Amino acid sequence: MESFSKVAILRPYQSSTFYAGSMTTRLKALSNWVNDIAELTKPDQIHWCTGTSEEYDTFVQEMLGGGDLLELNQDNYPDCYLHRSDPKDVARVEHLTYVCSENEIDSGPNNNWMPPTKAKEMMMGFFSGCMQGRTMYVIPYCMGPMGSSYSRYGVEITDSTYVAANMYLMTRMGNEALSNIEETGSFIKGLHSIGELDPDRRYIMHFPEELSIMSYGSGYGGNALLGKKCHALRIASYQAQTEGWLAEHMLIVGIENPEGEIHYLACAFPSQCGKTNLAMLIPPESHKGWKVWTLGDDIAWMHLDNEGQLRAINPEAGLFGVVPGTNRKTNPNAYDAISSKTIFTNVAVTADNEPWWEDKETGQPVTDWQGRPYTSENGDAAHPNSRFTVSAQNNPGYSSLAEAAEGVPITALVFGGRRRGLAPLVYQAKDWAHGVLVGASVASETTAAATGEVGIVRRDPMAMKPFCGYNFADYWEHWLSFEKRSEKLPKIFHVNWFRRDKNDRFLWPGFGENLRVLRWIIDRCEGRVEADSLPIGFLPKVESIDVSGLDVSPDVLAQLLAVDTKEWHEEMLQIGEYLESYGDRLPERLKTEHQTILEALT
Ligand code: GTP
Ligand code: SPV
Ligand code: MN
Repeated sequence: MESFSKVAILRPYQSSTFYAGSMTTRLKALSNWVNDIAELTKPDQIHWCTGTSEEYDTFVQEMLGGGDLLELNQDNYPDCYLHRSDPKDVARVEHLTYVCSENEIDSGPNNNWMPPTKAKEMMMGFFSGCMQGRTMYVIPYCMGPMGSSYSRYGVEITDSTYVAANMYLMTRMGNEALSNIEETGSFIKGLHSIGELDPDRRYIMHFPEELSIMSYGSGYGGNALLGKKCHALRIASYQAQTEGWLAEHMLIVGIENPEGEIHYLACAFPSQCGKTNLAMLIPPESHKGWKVWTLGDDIAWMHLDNEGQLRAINPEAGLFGVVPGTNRKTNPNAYDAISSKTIFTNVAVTADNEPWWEDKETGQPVTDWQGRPYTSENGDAAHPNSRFTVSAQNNPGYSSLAEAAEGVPITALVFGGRRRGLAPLVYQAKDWAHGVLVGASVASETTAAATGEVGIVRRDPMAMKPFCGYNFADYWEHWLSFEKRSEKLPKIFHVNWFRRDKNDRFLWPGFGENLRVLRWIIDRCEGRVEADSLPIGFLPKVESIDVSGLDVSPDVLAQLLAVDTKEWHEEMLQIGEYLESYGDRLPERLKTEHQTILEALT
């Protein structure tokens, strides 16, 4: 393999004059920005990413040499590597993530805010000289199918080889993206440095009006792979509002019945609440002839086409998934996908140097995620937010339509949360505006995907609490506005896979068996099944959920579908208070929807 330092696109840093001479793009706006950042951060060299697999190999070799990656058992896990992050840098940091709109009210009560000038000044201080002794990577990337009019471009500048390697797996990055950026002249500017990985010098800053991002002090996924949550959700949600489309924290999945009819669903669940698993579902034994296609597992960009049909593309090209809980039974496609060409972050290791995690159901950990000898007193062997990064192409169920420029037509939108009580297995909103209220009312138990306490129920509207790049009140208004723009909008549903019995056990088997609930959803959209009309929405009749061959008794199914009017009344009062916290900007329509349901429950 060619040694890293000989790669032709490396440019030793000397002076600003040198940068001008070594320009690797004809787009002035880009070369000026790269030069300015190099002047500020003073890297030893600059590497313009080309996006070839040979280049990815050089990243891997570089990291193996420097100890940033460890080789896993190459016989059983070919091209699989382990990255151990700093133990204080293992998740998104919501309290350090800001949306710096010009006016505070535009970022909304849902975001942290700082005046943009102050935020930039502080960040420039952090970035000053921070890349000395390091390589600065310039990563041109495309979010969405290359060349699709729905796709958007970005350039991330980073001093982390791990980030560059992850961006190769997660986005369409390199020369083709660069050519398109030069063609269109437009791209999101993302500046990232791992800095000193000091939690006290760590901020993730967004400037939606300038279409730029600055992230300092973290190397973790959502904080550092700027194409993902920072660009494809926070900045894109803002762009989507101004341009009339939706950027959502949703998986996209295709469900094919034995007759060959395919329906596409887009589902928003909060972090660590089952998107990747649902997107990669394998039909259970009882469902011969059914097929499930993965389009995306985390983010959906959705547009109305000329016929008023909502269509979705997945802006990403890879999976950055939760490792614990993945096994041959729960998610066979993911289990398969991560047995080769995968970067594992913060998993444990077995005596055979294989990756190990909780509920893997094979092997034993000898070394924990921090590299310490594992003993059960240490707690978890793999970090609860340990992740795999793998190309979407590795998923045996990846849909060829994921590359389709026009995206796929969406039949149903599904919201969901992790609720041990209250929320039934599934219900349907009565119409679009009610569905927007259902989405705005989502609450879920917090998980290890973000730092902070786990298991606390919080409001997470549309699963976008950490990701909406502007005021939620305006965001709901934007959602409501679709009602007037199309007569064939998708139907809206809510699901809860996580309801528990009094012994704290999950009532519903979940995973592949969730297909049974998706079937009801599709049948409702096709007008093939009756439902009961309750104040909170349409509920399945007990006999309409097919539980044949499942260990779910009629009594358990009744518990799963139960709606306690008193509890729901209390919930609606709390939702009302939450909505009121958005003040004057809260859409009138949402208030009326809420009032109607509250009254029906009284
Ligand atoms: P992010 O990548 O953080 O956005 O998470 P995600 O929404 O993609 O969640 P994921 O599919 O990775 O699942 C998170 C956790 O929930 C894993 O530990 C899964 O094993 C578990 N899980 C997923 N689906 C189900 C389900 O249907 N039932 C139960 N009980 N657990 C589930
Ligand atoms: C999430 O937390 O929702 C994730 C992982 O998908 S991250 O990319 O870190 O945001
Ligand atoms: Mn996510």
